[in-house]
Amino acid sequence: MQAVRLTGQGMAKQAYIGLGSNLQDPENQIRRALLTMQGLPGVELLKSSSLYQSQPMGPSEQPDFVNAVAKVSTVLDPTGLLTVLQRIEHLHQRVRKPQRWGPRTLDLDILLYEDLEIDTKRLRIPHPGMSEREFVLIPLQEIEKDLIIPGQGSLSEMIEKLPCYRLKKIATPHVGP
Ligand code: A4P
Ligand code: MG
Repeated sequence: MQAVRLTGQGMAKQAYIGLGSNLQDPENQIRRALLTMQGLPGVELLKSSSLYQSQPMGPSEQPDFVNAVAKVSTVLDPTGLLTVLQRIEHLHQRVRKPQRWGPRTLDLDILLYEDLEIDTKRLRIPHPGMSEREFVLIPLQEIEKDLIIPGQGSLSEMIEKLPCYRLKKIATPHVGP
């Protein structure tokens, strides 16, 4: 496994993580993942959104999703952060299948990392597609009202452009905004 790299000492950076689950008690998967993130060396969980339920984007023969967004402060660089998030997915018995957008116990995506724009084979930030995903934008706005998404514009304008909201808030935040 790739080594976790640290940014310069004392240089904590802010990042936003999207959490999603639609298998094996999704609400519990999200709560456990948030608890794990709280205990990660090099990562501080600053805020987390309410939990939201929505119909699957992509193949419809799968259970509804539960989603949330978390804000963290971290001394890990973006690839280091991705590595630890993938370890958490692995702890949640995430099995990667070839089907695109298929069901999963836990998906942890880096949505934003400071104002960086990254486009490498392993990592794309801002997370591609986030601008059309209400299950990302609405919980993100709940914890950060006035965000500018690098290369894309203001979060509230993106939300205004969404065709409609079909999200249902199902639980309050784990770490309050
Ligand atoms: N990767 C690149 N950029 C990133 C990033 N910013 N954060 C790479 C995390 N990973 C990133 O990811 C595949 C590879 O993407 C990783 O190895 C990493 O190097 P994955 O988690 O194995 O695959 P995935 O999540 O199935 O792929 P994909 O296309 O990213 O799926 P999405 O876009 O996350 O969509 N419907 C609802 N309602 N709610 C959902 O949460 N989620 C999905 C999955 C489909 N439908 C949904 C939801
Ligand atoms: Mg993913």
